Amino acid sequence: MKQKILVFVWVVMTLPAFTQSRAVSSVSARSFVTGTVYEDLNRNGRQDRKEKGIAGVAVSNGTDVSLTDASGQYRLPAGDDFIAFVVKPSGYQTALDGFNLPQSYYLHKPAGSPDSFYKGVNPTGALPASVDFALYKYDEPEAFTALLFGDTQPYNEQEMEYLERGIIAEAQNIGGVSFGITLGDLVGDRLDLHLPYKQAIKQTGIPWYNVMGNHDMNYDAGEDRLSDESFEASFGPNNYAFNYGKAHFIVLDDILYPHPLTGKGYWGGLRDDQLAFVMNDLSFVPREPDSHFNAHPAD
Ligand SMILES: [Ca+2]
Ligand SMILES: [Ca+2]
Ligand SMILES: [Ca+2]
Repeated sequence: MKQKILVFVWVVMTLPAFTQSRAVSSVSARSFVTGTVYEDLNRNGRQDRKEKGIAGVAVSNGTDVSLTDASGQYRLPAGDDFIAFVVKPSGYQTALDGFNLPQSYYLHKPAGSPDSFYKGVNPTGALPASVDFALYKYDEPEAFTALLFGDTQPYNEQEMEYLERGIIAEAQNIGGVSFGITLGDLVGDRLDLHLPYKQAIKQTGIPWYNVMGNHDMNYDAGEDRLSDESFEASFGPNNYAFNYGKAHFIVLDDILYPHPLTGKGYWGGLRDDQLAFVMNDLSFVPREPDSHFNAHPAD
């Protein structure tokens, strides 16, 4: 049986791919994140006594990927700035937040994001002893319909209203859609519009995934891994994966900012830790897949 793999990246199409080395956070002896992926039968967000762990589910720290053991437990290296997330397996749903966005991650940034023009992540404090992920069983069809938006990119409140009235109002009437994805440039540089964007997208009434574009970046960041702090605060990881039916989706932020050679502007490419994530993630995806790379050209 074939499995499809879809990769959603925000790609600078006109420029060659470029990889940038980055020292992945060093891992001290005690720096591990562990937890359980479990079936949340009563959907209360906690693992109750009769709720069993789910084996063989991929969990990542953004670079490494590990499968849960027979009791649903995983263990991964933990740095001082990472996002743990579960790769949603087929046949299960993750919890959704109030905006219909998957609650499949845990942000670990004890000191919070550095100061920036648009706010990043608040301090998250110490890593919990157990970072658990709830899943609900769900009957997913092999053939399904997903709604893809590209460059929603409102630059102001009025354009946000156009998005709601012109696009989302129409999308609300499309039946039988399993989920949606926006392929980058959720907003047009105004990162304070990420919240109204989420409120608008919520009106579609379906689970929604988001790809980061270059108009979703913190332009005052001095290094690439800090250019996504506001995105992380609003949407969680900008590099992640999930399964639906027989399809495997990979979502990547493929903008290097600042430009790795000139320091001005941005360039299309991936850091080494992102490539490592892709390799690690794919190592658990059955062979002979149909691959789907979803990209967003930068403009
Ligand atoms: Ca429960
Ligand atoms: Ca970051
Ligand atoms: Ca980036």
